[in-house]
Amino acid sequence: MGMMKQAFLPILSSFLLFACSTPPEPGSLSVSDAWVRAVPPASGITAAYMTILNDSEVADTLVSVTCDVSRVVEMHAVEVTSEGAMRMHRLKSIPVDAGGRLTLAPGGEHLMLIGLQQPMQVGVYVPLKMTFRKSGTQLVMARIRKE
Ligand SMILES: [Cu+2]
Repeated sequence: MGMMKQAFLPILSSFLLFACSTPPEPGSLSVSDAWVRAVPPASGITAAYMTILNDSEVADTLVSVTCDVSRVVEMHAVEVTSEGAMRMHRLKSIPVDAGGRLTLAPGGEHLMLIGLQQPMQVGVYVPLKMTFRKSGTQLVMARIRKE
């Protein structure tokens, strides 16, 4: 027992030292307030919103999103047509500026979950696999809510 403890401690402390002295990874992003709009089961389609914060000095780009509970996830923007109607169009990617904040919100850029495989019940979390060009893939848990 005593020997194991002695062998373990130096490893732990060198790990902590490493963890504390490592600067933020280039292109590292944090996602907050992720949510998915609750829709009737027959709808088959909904949208996801969130805030993506880029604390680094490197610009990054959201290049793809996948989700286990929908057939496809598309990145969309909203535009106002010359007739004053709101229309969505698909984006190939969405940039996240260095030191910037990208807000995906109703009426603006958002994620479209198309071909829902299960009902979107309030309070349930939807896992979204978000892939950024530089900082890689991260799993975001988006809570289903009404608005
Ligand atoms: Cu859309």
